[in-house]
Amino acid sequence: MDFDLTREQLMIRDAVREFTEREIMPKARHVDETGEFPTDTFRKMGELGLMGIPFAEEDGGAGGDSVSAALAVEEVARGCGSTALAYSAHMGLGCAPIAMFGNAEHKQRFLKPAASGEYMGAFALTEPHAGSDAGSTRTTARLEGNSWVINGSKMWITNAPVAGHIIVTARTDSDKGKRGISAIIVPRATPGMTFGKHELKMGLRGSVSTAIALEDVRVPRENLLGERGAGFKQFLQVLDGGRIGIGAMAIGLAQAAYEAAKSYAKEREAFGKPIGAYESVSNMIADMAVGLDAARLLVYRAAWLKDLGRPYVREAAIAKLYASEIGEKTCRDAIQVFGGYGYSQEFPVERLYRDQRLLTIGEGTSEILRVVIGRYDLGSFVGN
Ligand code: COS
Repeated sequence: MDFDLTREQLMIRDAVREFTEREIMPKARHVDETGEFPTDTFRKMGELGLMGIPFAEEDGGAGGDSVSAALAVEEVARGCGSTALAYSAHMGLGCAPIAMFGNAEHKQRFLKPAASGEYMGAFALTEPHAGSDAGSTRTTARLEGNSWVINGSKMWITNAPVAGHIIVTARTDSDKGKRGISAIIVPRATPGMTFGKHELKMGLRGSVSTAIALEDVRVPRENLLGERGAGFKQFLQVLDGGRIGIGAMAIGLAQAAYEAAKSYAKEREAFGKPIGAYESVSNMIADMAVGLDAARLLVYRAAWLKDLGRPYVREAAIAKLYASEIGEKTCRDAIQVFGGYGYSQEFPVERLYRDQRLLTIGEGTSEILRVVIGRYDLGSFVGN
């Protein structure tokens, strides 16, 4: 057994850590307060080759692995949750489906510019009436000559208005249930595709998540990703990978909360000594450390299994479930350590808590993840 990261993984982690501390952390408060999408940050990340870490070099990526991608998301999240969500969704949802199911032309036309950082990618799955029950998609795509004509609406689509392409799931065969859903690549500025307002959210305010309206959106027949009707299984596989990214994000936010709480516990005095000298506080710090350690091991294990090409559906669900729930508790306890100051915007822990709150919801709620794990362990589930 080997718990060490490889030389390449360490290099990527350290490069992202250095970039985050220099470029991302100083802007995090501004991004949260204004809701401004950090375009400039992503341009620089593209120049450093960080926008397509796990994809092949010929497809515009860095030829790295899933562990490296998770490390990168974790480091970015330690600096800014909004930036990390946009980044994780770009790689895990906007690019990964093309790497997994696209043909050579899709990779050349769409994966290459996205993975090399020319533009962001997005994945439009969720609808106003279809979140956890994503198989009940109502958006339709019909073939007219050599074009798909797409109609419907999507909701909560991360990166939508800033994306160069959006992978849209739609019902291509109305009578085939889950086997009648397909994924189609829609390029930026395709007529008929419009975006809703930048949603006002509790946290992650600089990550743009909007609704999308699709009215007779026409794209070439060749933009179908993989087999017609394979969309449902495709997106479950995509979400399995995405869950590793969200788990990594949870660790990064929790790490930032833990570091802030630790230094405050050493500095702040009450009744004549630093508050960290009281067991009630040092126990909270110790529990944060335990949770972080366990979450890290689970997230890295899921990414490692993915890299080895071994099954990881259950392990990705366990990692995301545990990391997001313990991450939320860690951020909550960090506010407790700070007391009244923790509740104020003067210190970053209240932002970390608000940002962390999404992570038990997006890319599979805790409840759905328990369904996945339960089905798996009770023997009624077949995944990758
Ligand atoms: N990978 C590959 N195939 C999978 C899979 C996975 N992870 N999970 C299920 N499948 C397959 C099943 O084996 C089944 O195949 P067959 O039809 O050949 O037997 C098929 O997909 C349908 O599976 P199932 O009937 O179990 O689907 P359900 O509708 O009951 O849903 C869950 C299963 C709950 C796991 C799924 O709907 C889910 O993950 N929902 C959450 C969606 C989500 O995360 N939304 C947030 C999006 S944020 S971008």
